[in-house]
Amino acid sequence: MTDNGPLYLGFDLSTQQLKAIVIQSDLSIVSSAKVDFDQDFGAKYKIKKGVLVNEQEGEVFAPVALWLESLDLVLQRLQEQNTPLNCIKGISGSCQQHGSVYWSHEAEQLLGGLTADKSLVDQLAGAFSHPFAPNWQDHSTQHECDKFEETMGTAERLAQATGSAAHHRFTGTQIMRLRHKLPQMYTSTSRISLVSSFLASLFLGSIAPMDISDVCGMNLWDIPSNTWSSPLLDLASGGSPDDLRAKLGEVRQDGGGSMGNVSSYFVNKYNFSPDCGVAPFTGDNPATILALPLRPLDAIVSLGTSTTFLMSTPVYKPDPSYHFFNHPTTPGQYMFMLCYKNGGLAREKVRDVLPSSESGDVWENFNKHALETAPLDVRKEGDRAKLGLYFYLPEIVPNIKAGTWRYTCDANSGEGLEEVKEPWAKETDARAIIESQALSMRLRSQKLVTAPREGLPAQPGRVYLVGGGSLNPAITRVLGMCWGADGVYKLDVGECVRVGGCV
Ligand code: XUL
Repeated sequence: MTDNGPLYLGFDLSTQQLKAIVIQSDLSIVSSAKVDFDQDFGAKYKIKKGVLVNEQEGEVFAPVALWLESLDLVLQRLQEQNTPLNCIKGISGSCQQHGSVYWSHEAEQLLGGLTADKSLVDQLAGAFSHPFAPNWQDHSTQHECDKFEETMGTAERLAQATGSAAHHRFTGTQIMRLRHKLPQMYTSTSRISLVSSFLASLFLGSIAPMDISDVCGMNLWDIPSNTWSSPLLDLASGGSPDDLRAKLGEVRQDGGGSMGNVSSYFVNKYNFSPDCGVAPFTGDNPATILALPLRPLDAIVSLGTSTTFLMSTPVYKPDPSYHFFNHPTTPGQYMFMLCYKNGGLAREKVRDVLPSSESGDVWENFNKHALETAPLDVRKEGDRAKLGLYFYLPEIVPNIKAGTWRYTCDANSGEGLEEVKEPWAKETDARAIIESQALSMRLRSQKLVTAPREGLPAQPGRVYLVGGGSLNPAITRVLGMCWGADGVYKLDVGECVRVGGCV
């Protein structure tokens, strides 16, 4: 199974699953295991697709205890496969971005005193001031977003400082809202972690610093000055910026190296070597960027629960309609990102209203119509072009309420846009949703890419597809047609993010 060389363990703590992968230095996979939150713990935690929802307030959140139980379970599953956990030299991970975990004043002591005879969830019951972590799909913070932009003057100025305009899911606005809603909880919070630094903390046995890339998903980190933004800390903390700065802690500047050795809990319980190091954990999107040495103009598109479009670039060109993050490992390099909530789940909604096929393949009908429908459903001269927008959840870019909209326009000139009140045939939506998702990515990334020749709109270079949706040939074909890129490649690393987490 292994060449007896060192092994590396990478985690992916995403919205719906916790996955673990063990690789060798040549990136070959030794073993892997996963916990599916709904399948393994759905009944116990009453979650759906990994989260709980409070529709009335737009809150979306996950129980922290669920993640603790999942970590023990995924390690147990690796052990059951006889994975030589004692040969693991380093651990790292990639985690859903923006979520925050609130530690109590007892946290450090409890983390440092874990014993192998009990579970994480039992021993850390008193380590949190809040049982839930807000999730990136949360959209409860419009008021706080307005305040963030007001504090900096404009959305442009906020983006210039923090890499992004204000976003519902960004951690600073979430912290500000929770401080208002649960003042007692905020006071009894000693430290706040991102999901990535939370998972790293469990392995370290003490609270880990946030990493230099994931910290840019908070609207609190001033990227050009490389420090917490004082006016934004002041706003989010209600006038006690030093207290919030202490809760957030120092940010680790070095994306590589070891932050310390794995805690004795993992040594005694799972037979890890006491010399095994814990490297910084980061967000799932920065980790995806690490999975591939991207060339200028190349993009990675991750077709997961969310859809993200990622590029690596040395130019810091922030704009309110997209995100800039520090590159996770290379100082002076940045990650450009577009993020859509209505990615995979929205395509599933369109799929689910189509009749199911006899073969049992849930995508068969959707794929058939996506491929058989003509581009923009223009079959003959004179047909009007069809364009649809499918935002079943309130969208991030554009910041718009939930809804579906359908339009037609003149197919040759693009003029005469008209909203269609009566939905067209549901079969047409299969192609229209992929087209509109692809065109949005092409349009919004155009400042960073170039036009292949005069008169044509800008397009990315090569596009590498990863994530669950990349396994669907109809989706990838239609996306490719709309991007007009130099080539669209499916990355044959189903494990892309976790490999990114390992390296
Ligand atoms: C990125 C974002 C999502 C999550 C998904 O800004 O919100 O891609 O990271 O896990």
